[in-house]
Amino acid sequence: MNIHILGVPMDLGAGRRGVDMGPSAIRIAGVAERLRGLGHSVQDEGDIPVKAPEQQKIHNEKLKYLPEIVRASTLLANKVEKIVEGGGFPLVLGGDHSIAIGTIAGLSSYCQSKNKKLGVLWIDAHGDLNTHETTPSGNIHGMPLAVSIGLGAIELTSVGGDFRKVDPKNVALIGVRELDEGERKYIKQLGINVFTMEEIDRNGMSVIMTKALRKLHNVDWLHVSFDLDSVDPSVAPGVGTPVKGGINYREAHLIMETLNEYGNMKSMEVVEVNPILDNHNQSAEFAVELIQSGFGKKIL
Ligand SMILES: [Mn+2]
Repeated sequence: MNIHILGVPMDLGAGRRGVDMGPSAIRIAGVAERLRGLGHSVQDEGDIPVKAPEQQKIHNEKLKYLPEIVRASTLLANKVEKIVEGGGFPLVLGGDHSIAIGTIAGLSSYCQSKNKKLGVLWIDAHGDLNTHETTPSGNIHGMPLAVSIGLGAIELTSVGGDFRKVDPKNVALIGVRELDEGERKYIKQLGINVFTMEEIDRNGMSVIMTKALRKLHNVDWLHVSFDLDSVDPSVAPGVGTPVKGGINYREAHLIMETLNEYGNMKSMEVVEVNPILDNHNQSAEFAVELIQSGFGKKIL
């Protein structure tokens, strides 16, 4: 595969500082070398420039740092679209999860022009389905999935073009264990496929992955948006918003191994690595291990 790494040092969407250092931490953990070791061609495209919070003011408490997030997301969308037009596999490194707004906008523009159906596998402790009307915090990293299915502030939903980026029926969420009231309502109303931690506990990850991919079987382009906070903090403590009771070490690898075997994944982002909360880069190193499994590393 022809992998293009793209960093987005963004923490404006998060309530806590530090995930802007995620792309560096993942690079330092050796992502490019390890992917080359699996036989892939890897090109690092560097970082999308993002302004620091110190350079800005918050104008809207329900949409914190909106103008800069819109600006950076638009740049990211353009860059991602160019990568896929050239036949590359975009591997986007966050940054907080708000960057998915740009990644998915870029993929969706491409898919629309080629008449392809986009699907998204969203692996996360949270729903990321808030809007400016439902958000308890005003942090935009709690909104990217809502935005991608066309809900929320017009400034965000129109990044990359004023159209719905992905049909909610072509979205599956895995690892969810913390939802806000407004998010529960959207999930019920829109029929989004959600596989909670409870269902993973009851059925096992293998069954859940099979179910999730079956829901997405008719998409032409599968994007994987992997929030490292889906993993239990005992395995990955260095994440933006740790929530206990997450997926374990092997379950996380099994997600990636299944995706590799399934063979339909055409783009991936890994977000919310927070080196400030980490122990000796353990979480970024785990993220790189997972990326390796997604790109074909096998036990045997
Ligand atoms: Mn998230």
